[in-house]
Amino acid sequence: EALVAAIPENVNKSAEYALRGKMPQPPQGATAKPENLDATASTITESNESEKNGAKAAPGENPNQGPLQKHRVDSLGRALTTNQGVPVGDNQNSLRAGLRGPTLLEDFILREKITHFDHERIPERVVHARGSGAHGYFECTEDITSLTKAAPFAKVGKRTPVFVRFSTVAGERGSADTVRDVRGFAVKFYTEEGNWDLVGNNIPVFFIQDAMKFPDVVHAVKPEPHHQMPQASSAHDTFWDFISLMPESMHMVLWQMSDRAIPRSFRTMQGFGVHTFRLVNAAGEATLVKFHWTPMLGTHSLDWDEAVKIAGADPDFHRRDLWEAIEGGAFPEYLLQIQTFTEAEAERWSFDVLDATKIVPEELAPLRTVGRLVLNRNPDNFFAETEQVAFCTQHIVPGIDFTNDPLLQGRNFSYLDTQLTRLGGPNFHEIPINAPVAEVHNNQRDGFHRQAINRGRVNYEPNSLAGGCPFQAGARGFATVAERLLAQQAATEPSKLRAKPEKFADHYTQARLFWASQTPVERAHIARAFRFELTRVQTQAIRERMVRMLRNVDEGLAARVAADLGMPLPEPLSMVAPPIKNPEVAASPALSLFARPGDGRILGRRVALLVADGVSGAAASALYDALLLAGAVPRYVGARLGVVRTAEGDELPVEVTIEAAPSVLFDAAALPPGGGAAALARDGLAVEFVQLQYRHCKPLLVPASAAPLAEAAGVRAAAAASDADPGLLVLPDDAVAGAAPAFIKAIAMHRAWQRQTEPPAV
Ligand code: HDD
Repeated sequence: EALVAAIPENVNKSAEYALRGKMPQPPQGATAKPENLDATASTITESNESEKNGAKAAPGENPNQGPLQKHRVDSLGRALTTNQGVPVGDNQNSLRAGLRGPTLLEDFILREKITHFDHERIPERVVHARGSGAHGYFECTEDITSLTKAAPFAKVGKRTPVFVRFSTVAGERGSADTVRDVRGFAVKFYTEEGNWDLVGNNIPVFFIQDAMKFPDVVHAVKPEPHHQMPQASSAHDTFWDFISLMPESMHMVLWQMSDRAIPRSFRTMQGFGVHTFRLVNAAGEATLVKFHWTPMLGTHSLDWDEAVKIAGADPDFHRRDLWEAIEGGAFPEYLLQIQTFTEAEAERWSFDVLDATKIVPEELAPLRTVGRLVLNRNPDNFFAETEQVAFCTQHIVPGIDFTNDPLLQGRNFSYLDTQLTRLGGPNFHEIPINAPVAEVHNNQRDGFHRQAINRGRVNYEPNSLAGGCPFQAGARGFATVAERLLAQQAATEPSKLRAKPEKFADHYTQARLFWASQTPVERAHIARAFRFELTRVQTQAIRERMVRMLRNVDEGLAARVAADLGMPLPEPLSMVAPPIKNPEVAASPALSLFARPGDGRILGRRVALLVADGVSGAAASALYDALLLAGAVPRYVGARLGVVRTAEGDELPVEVTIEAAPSVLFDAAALPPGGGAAALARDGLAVEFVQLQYRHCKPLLVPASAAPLAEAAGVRAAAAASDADPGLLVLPDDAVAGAAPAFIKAIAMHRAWQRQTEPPAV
C-alpha cells in the first residue's frame, strides 16, 4: 500500500507531449522513489495460375480451395499408415522383447507416433489466443473507385473470399468466451492483388497511443506474473495500477466497462479498423478513412451476471453460437461502412486522427455503406485454419495505405515478427489458410518448412540469366503515398525525437463524449462494472487513483463508484492538458449500444419452451414451429430426457434438460401452457431457470396456468411492481399459440432492461 500510495499519479505524463509549441524535456529516469523502499520486499502489489489455383472459382469463392483438395484428408475406407505411408499392422502394442520384456528402440512405429504427439502444440498467440474463425466473402455494394483502386472495391457486385477470426484478448486458448474483454475482429481478404488483413477490434479506440506501451498494457492485464492469476480478467491490481497511471486509456476503459465487452454473440457486435488508414485511387490521390463493420442483427450484449454464469455453463458460448449459426444457414452478416475525410478537415478538428485513443464522431464524418461481409462456411479443421491463420496489419494491397499513427506503425512490425515464433519460421505465408490467391514470385528462398519448389538457377534480381524475371511491377505495383513530412513541421521541431503531438495530450474529452452518449441503462452497467473490477482490486490506493481519474470524466460517475467502494470522494487527478472547451460534438447517439437494434430478425436466438407432463402439446408446438420459421432455435426443455405426456394425450420430446442447458444459455423462455407448471414449481432448478430469465431481463411468456411456477420464482410479484415490461407476456392459455408474433418481437428487442433494478428484485 505504502509503495503504491507513494506514487499518487504519473507525474511524468506531461513530459511525453509537445505542449504549447514547446518540445518536451527528456523524461526523468525513475518516478518518485519512496525512502523506505525495500528492494527485497514482495511486489504483490507461390508457379502459375492454372497450377496453383486450379480451375476458376465462382465469385466470392476462394480459388485456393481447389488446390486445397490435395491437402484434405478423409480416411474413410483406408488402412492406417505411418507418416511415410507404410501400412501399420498393429496399432495396439509396442514392439517388446518377450511378452513381459522391455520395449525395443527398433519400434519406429511407436517412436514416430509418440514423437509427433509430443510436438502437436504450437505457442498460443501472446494476445488474442482464444478465437473462432469462419470463411465467407466480401461483396462490394457501392462504387468507390473514385476513392480507392483496392481490388475488393473494383466493381459493384464483386465478391472477394475472406477468412475472419474473432477473439478475446487476455485469456488463454482454452479460456471462456464470455469474459469482460475487448473482442478481436480480424478479416483476411484474399484479393487477386495479394492479401489484405484488416485486423480490428469491436471497440473503435485503443488503450495506448504508442506501440512502445503495448507490452506494458498486455503485461498489466494478463495474469499476474508471480501466481498466474486471474485468468482472462482485467479485475486485478496490475491492470488498474497501470490504467490509473495512463490517463489516455480512459476513453477505451469506458468502452471496456460497458456491455460492449460482453457481447451476446460475434454476430451482434461491431468491428472497427481503429486506426485512420488511407484509401488511394488510380490517380494516386489519398483520402483518410476509418473502417466499420456493422452487424445486420444489431448490437446486443449480455448482462454481467449472465456472462459470468455462461462462462461455467458453456465456456464455448460464442464459438458454438458462430458455428451453429453457420451450420444452420443463418449466415452472420455485417455491413462495411467507411468514414472518409481529408487531411485539411482532420487538421481543423480538436483531436488528432493519428491518435488511436480517439474516434471521429459520426457527426463529423457520416458512415457510408460500401459493402457487406457474409460468413457462410465453417473451417474444416480448427488447427489448420483458425489456429494457423496469421493476420498482419502490414498486409495491405494497392489502394490502401497506412497513416503515421504511432500505434499502427509499431503493429506493422509486431505481427510478422510474432508469426516467426508462433508458426515456426518465415514460410508461414505458404500454410494453406495464409497463402494468397495471388501468385507469389520473388527471390525469398528456403527456411524451415519451405513448400515451394522454386525452379531454375536464378534467385536474385537484377538478372539476365532468367530474362530479368521476376521483374518489378512498377506503376502496377504497390506504391506508398508520397508525403512531405518535414514541411508540415514547426521550425523548432527536431526531425528525430521521442514525443507525441499536443492534441494527443487531451485524455478526457472523448471519454466524456462516450459517457454523455450513453443511455441510463448503459451508464448503470458501466458504473456497476467499475464497482466489480475495483472491488476485486486489493490495493486501496489504486482504487482511489481510479476514482480520481473518473472525476475527470464525470462527477456523477466518480461519486457513484466512490460510494459503491465505500470511500470518500478523492481529489481529481491533475490533467496533462486542459480539457477542450468546445468540442465539436458533445454527445453522439451513435455511440450507444442501443443505436443499432438490428433488422428485427431473431436468427439463431435460443428459446426455451419449458415442458412437463400435462403441457398443452398444441400450444407448445405451435409456438415452437413459429419460432423455428423465424430462424430461432427453440428447444423443449424439461427435467429429464425422454418425453412428456401432453394434455391431449400425445408425447412431446424433451430435447435438453435444465441441468445440461441452464437458463443463461437461452435468450428467452416460455413457461408451459395448459399444465405442468405445478410440477416444475417444486423443482428448484426449474424455479431458478425462470428467476434467471427474469433477472437477466429476457422475454418471458407466462400462460395463465403457469402462474404457480412464475410465483415460485417470484416473477409475478415483481411483474406487478413494474408497470411497463415489454418483455413480460402474461396471457391466457388459449392465446399462447397466437402470441408467437408478439413473442418474436420481444425477442428481437433482445432485453427488457426497464425491468432491471439494483440489487436485482429476483
Ligand atoms: Fe494486436 C493479435 C487487434 C494493437 C500486437 N491484435 C491481434 C489480433 C487482433 C488484434 C484482432 C488477433 C488476430 C488473430 O485473430 O489472429 N491489436 C489489435 C488492435 C490494436 C492492436 C485493434 C490496436 C488498435 N497489437 C496491437 C499493438 C501491438 C499488437 C500495438 C504491438 C505493437 N496483436 C499483436 C501481436 C498479435 C496480435 C502480438 C498476437 C498474435 C498475432 O499478433 O498474430 O503481434
